Amino acid sequence: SELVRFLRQGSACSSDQQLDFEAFTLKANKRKIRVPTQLFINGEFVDAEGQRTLEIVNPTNEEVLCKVACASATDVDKAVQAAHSAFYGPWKQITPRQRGQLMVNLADLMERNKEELATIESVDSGAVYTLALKTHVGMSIEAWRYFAGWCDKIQGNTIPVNPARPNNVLTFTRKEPIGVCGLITPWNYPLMMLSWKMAACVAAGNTCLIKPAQTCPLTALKFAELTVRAGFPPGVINVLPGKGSDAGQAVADHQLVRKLGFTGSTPIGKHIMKSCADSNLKKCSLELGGKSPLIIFADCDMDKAVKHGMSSVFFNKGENCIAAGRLFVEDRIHDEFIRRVLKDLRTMTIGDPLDRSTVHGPQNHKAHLDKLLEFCRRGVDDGAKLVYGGCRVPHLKGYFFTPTVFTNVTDDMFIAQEESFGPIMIISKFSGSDVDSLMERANRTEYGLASGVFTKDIGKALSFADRIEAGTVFVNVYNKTDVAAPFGGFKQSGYGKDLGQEALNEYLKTKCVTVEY
Ligand code: TAP
Repeated sequence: SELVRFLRQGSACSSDQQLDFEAFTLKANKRKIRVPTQLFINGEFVDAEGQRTLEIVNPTNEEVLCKVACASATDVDKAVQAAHSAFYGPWKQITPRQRGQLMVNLADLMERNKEELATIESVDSGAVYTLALKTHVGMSIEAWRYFAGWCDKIQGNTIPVNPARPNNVLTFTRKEPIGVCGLITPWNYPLMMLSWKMAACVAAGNTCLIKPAQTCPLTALKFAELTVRAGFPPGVINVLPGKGSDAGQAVADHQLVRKLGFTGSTPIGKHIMKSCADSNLKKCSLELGGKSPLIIFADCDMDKAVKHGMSSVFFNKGENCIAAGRLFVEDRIHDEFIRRVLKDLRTMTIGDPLDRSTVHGPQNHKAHLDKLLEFCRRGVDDGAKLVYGGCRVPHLKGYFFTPTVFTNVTDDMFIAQEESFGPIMIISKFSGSDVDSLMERANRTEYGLASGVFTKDIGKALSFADRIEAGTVFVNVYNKTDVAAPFGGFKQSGYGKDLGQEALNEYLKTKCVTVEY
């Protein structure tokens, strides 16, 4: 009852009141869904400074869906001030268990609205609806539930230090929230990237503002509406669609933001890290690009290797940070593996992502599609063999790109080294008698996000896990992530983890207290 009293006082709108916002009505999937189109600052939907807007394009038909407010640096400052006041005001009064309850309320609301959220995600980002429901939205809900459970389990230690005799001494640590956190996310899993970061951040007791990717901010705005209905006090969560170069940059530069959680490309990650250092030395965690190797030994279960090898590349139309950027297939099964991949590709259903039979939807936006076409041109120019795709899907409007396979790829080629972030399978051969040189080739990249191996020999698999320089290793499976398992890269794929207990620590600071008695 204390919680209910607080929430009635503290929240901008209880669940039975009408929340006021300008909205766009999305008519899709036999539904009519109201999606807010303004910035969400201090518990209210408001216009951006100077009524600036972003055009949101539906990647399935290339038509403008709606316009949403586009935040400026001034808008970012307003959101930071709100988050700052909330952190030192109402949010501090909430107990960890109450915090966890709010997060559970939010997860319940997301669950109740999951078809709406998945429909928005599908239309806005081109994600296939069935996948959006299970992964984009399903794993988001799980993240909120998982981290809700941590709220009242964040503990310090007592530490046996040397006392100055005859006195005694007690030293203990406290894990404290950092303060206002800025979150900046990419466009491949809009709601899931938001949830992975924000659930850990909020569970740790911080307040935050998020700048989602400019191409697809609609689920983030629908999510903002749900946070009000769940009872979050104003200012704890702020959502500001906008451009990276101004709103995103303003978050990284802000003096009152004490932590920045970033997921995106390696070049922007490096730039952001400099801004974090120059502004106020804010802590940052960076989940960046990848070029993950997947090794398929001849002694694998071939059915499994083909199935997971396909999804390691084509899952979420290749817009998957842990996508296998390079497949190394043992020479003895190389031709058979390709034959089976091509057979499956020829029957892959490409089309409207809302159609339940569709497996492969449009790429997220036009610039990305153009980048993929250029990537394939480089592959062909360098002498790789294009055995499937490499072009737009003929006769389909929208940013549809044909799933693609390159073989005869050598280590020095551009396509062997650079991330495509699209549905492009890059296959190279290796000899099973020289595992040392295979490992050297697999590690010859500045990225270190994920990796995978298919073999029935447990010794080979564990030796691969020992030697590969990557934050995630999959054995006889791929893309098997879980909200309880830490996720993040090595080398230039960044540092700091999302998910699992380790993610909480990214949003906590340790205070050490020493008492002499
Ligand atoms: P980026 O271009 O790096 O953009 C990521 C986010 O940063 C966007 O919200 C972007 O805003 C913003 N941004 C751009 N310039 C900024 C600046 N100067 N200051 C602050 N923010 C700025 O990446 P992307 O193209 O959206 O995403 C693809 C990349 O993300 C790939 O490399 C992929 O591997 C990586 N990724 C990694 C992971 C993990 S977990 N490691 C997960 C998903 C994606 P705009 O929307 O305006 O560009």
